[in-house]
Amino acid sequence: MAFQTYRLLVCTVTLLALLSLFSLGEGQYKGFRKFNQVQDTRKEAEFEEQWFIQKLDHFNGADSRVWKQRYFVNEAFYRPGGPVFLMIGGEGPANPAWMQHGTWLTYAEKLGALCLMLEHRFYGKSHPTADLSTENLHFLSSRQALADLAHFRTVMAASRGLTNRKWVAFGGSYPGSLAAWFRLKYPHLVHASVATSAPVHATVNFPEYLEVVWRSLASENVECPTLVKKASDTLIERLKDPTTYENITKHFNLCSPLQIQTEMDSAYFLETLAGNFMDVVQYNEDNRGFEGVVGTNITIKVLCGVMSDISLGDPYARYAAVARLMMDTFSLKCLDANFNNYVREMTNTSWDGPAAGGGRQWVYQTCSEFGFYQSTESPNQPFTGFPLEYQVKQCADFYNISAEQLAEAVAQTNEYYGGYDIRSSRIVFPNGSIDPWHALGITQDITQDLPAVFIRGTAHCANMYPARNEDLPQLSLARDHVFLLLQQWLKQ
Ligand SMILES: *[C@@H]1O[C@H](CO)[C@@H](O)[C@H](O)[C@H]1NC(C)=O
Ligand SMILES: *[C@@H]1O[C@H](CO)[C@@H](O)[C@H](O)[C@H]1NC(C)=O
Ligand SMILES: *[C@@H]1O[C@H](CO)[C@@H](O)[C@H](O)[C@H]1NC(C)=O
Ligand SMILES: *[C@@H]1O[C@H](CO)[C@@H](O)[C@H](O)[C@H]1NC(C)=O
Ligand SMILES: CC(=O)N[C@H]1CO[C@H](CO)[C@@H](O)[C@@H]1O
Repeated sequence: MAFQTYRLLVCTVTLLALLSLFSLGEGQYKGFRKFNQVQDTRKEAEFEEQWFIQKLDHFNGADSRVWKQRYFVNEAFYRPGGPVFLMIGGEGPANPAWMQHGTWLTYAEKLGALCLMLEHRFYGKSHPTADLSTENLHFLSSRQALADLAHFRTVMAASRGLTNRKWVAFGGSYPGSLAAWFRLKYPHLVHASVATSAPVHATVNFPEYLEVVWRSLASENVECPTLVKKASDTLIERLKDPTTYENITKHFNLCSPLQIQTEMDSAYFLETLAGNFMDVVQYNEDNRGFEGVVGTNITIKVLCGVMSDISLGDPYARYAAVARLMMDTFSLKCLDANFNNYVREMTNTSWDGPAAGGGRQWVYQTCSEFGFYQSTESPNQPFTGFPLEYQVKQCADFYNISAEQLAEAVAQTNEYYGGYDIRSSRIVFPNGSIDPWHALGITQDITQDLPAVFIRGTAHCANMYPARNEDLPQLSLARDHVFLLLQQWLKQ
């Protein structure tokens, strides 16, 4: 069972945690870090999946190839004359749980909205091509995805008599960016957007991510990130001495004896271990339980508790204890930290392949559009050993995309969408202070019509999950704030 090291931006309909709901069999999503153990099928099939005939290439009128894109409908709240809410799918299967739960439905109920959710091309069951060859992945891009949304919006509106209704786009994380860009590029089709935790600025190097991880751990316990750093430094020292590998293999419960032949091998191992902390920080104490996610009780508090527990030995031993805790939580027998296995999985182009759950597709999008590499280049963060070159080289290894091509692609993404300098109206950008992604988001009002909603103390996409009694008051306020904006905008 290999862990993935890329960090998805999921939170909305795409939660990797639900991959098992749709997986074609054991192992399909094994590339996904630990959430793949979910066995929850409660929500399955409650909302019937439907299919939309979509164009393969929106930017070539001479190409008439089509494919079937999956979508879901919830008409329960619709009142004639009401708006249409469109939840945008992202880099994983569209999860029908969102048709029953989530803040957007609370808004829909109050506003009498029809609710639709469209799965993103190349994820889940929306397969535009026969396989995931690099050549076929050329049809995977945010621009094609936005054009899918535009075509879907246009055809659905015509067939259901909704052309004069006001359409509102919702999304969190990468789909949050899509929600903002949908309004930006197709203002005649979408009246307003809620772009939660949206990284609108593309960047090859994203060292700020791990800086936020430091601060988020420190906000629990000032010693915590220092202890993590000590542990990570000790591990780096030991990796210099191959006689320690047998012990390291045991401590971290590796599936096969540790072998470090290249920098890529050690970087992969170190990034995999750091990932335990990155994931927990990104999703700290959120309410994804409704989606059937396991491990939501592993919080920053829990990890820092282990890191401070002197009965477990030195910081290195506690770091190993964190790794084992994560394996136990997600029922992994051992940790596969072998880079060659990872390459083999990521280059498998079959829809039944081990990275077809989204890993191969999403990393392609980072290599061809966004970058977002969470490198250890900053001194103000706890980890060592996975530099930018390691992540950039994966683009060459997996898709034959060079460092120069990557840099150019990322620059072009910002040129096309405007990055932080997005010019539009009626888009709200909620951001959570402990979510590492807020560093690439809109965190201050751009104009009165492009407001940010800052939520102190919450993680990725918190405002989208169903409300709970224990929610922070500022989280409830943020939800209300977004509602008031929608109410106001729908009158315009
Ligand atoms: C491996 O661990 C054992 C006991 O935990 C210790 O005695 C030994 O010195 C370690 N070996 C190396 C090479 O560090
Ligand atoms: C988290 O919850 C699971 C199942 O509910 C439980 O087995 C586990 O001990 C809990 N872990 C922690 C650290 O609280
Ligand atoms: C890709 O994955 C599938 C499903 O696991 C497997 O049957 C196939 O052999 C793999 N292909 C390659 C080239 O490894
Ligand atoms: C990789 O890309 C280079 C330049 O873009 C090209 O010349 C080369 O043929 C490609 N290699 C493969 C294996 O596709
Ligand atoms: C952490 C962060 O950058 N938060 C910002 C989110 O948005 C608000 C505006 O509502 C800013 O004041 C915060 O600085």
